[in-house]
Amino acid sequence: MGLLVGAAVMVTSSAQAATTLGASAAERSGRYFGTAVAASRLSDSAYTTILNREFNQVTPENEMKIDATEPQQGQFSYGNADRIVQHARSRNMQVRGHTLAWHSQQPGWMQNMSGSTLRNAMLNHVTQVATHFRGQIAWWDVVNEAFADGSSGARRDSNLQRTGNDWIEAAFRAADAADPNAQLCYNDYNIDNWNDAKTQAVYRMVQDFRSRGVPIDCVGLQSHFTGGSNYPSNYRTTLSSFAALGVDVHITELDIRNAPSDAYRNVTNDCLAVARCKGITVWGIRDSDSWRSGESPLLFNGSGQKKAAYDAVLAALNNGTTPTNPVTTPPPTGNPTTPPPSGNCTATITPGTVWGDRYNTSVTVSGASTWSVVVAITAPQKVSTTWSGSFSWDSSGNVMTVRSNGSNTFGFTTMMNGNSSARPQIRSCTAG
Ligand code: 9MR
Repeated sequence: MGLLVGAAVMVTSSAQAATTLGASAAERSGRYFGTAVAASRLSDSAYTTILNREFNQVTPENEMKIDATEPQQGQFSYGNADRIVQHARSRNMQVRGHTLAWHSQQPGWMQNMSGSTLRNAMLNHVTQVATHFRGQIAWWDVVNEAFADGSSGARRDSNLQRTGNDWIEAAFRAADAADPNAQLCYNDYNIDNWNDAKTQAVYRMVQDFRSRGVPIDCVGLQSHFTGGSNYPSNYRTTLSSFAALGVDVHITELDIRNAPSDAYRNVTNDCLAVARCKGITVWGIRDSDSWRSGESPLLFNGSGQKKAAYDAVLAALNNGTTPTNPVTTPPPTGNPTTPPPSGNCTATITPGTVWGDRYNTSVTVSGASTWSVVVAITAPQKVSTTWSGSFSWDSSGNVMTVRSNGSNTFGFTTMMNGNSSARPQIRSCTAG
């Protein structure tokens, strides 16, 4: 692979630099650069001009929250969220769903609930909303802000937490059942500094979920460096530490007090340095769109002009390289037509959790850092969820090829569909 990687890097570095955030993120490193979007601003042409030009991912700022989507129990309201999804998808922008389960912005009827009534109402909400948007949402913030600030490392007290400590994993399982192809994220703020108790507590939860087969695919670091929070120098360590658990990481709500170019550049470079950091979303377009407009924390001023931080981010993105092919060794010097080295590696199956209707499998690859593994599934069993690799299927849908994307372990959930005994077979493991 070394030669191909070297060639690809030479092509990208000599290609013309992209001139917008989304294009540079996508073309240089296969990432996205997105923004929070408010439905009420879609009629503002100064706003949509920047949105459509610069960004290739959107997160509805408030329109998918519980109070917006289920204002009365059992009565769902999707108009504003649908408008944003439609605006985004018709322009090939990916959508992050925000958020299915949260202690805040609950409608009045939910605030007054407790116990199993609340648990069931929450699970029904997750199921209904994820089903409504099934297939349209790339990543869901399934659960938002469930940990306490400060040094306790405890869960945040809330009516949802008081339904039982397993409410988070219950929400993830409900989301997985409703929208099996979406990537499911846990999202929080103040989990940027690796030394913070809150960061460590979220890390341990994700580690626990991964070890028990709870369907979590990603962690969202909101990264609001506003109010009293600052960009921490160990931010890259935090990103790479979460990634090492086999989950993707996303910077989901970035804003920085007074928008210093250095901090914006550092955040961008930290994401680019971690293969599993899939992209950056800023929490609004212009300073005047920000929830903290008094801090002028965004990349465009109130008149829609690019600020210095914009130029810093764009330049950093244009220096990015494709994360699936990190260049860790110099390209080989020999005959440039020599094919990339390829050879065998070893793929080992570890059975995971088994439920009544489905089971998890993880596969660990040794002997190569980049590889492709072919796995056969016995019909009528079918893979419903995947993580930590790039998956493709043959026309039968029963043979999948998994390419490495930064982790040496990948996993998947298989629906039994009536055959509870068959298990996946490794057909081959090829290095390179
Ligand atoms: O930006 C959002 C603002 O318009 C809302 O009034 C506020 C209400 O809670 O939520 C803001 O977005 C929050 C996001 O949903 C979760 N992380 C913190 C964000 C800033 O408060």
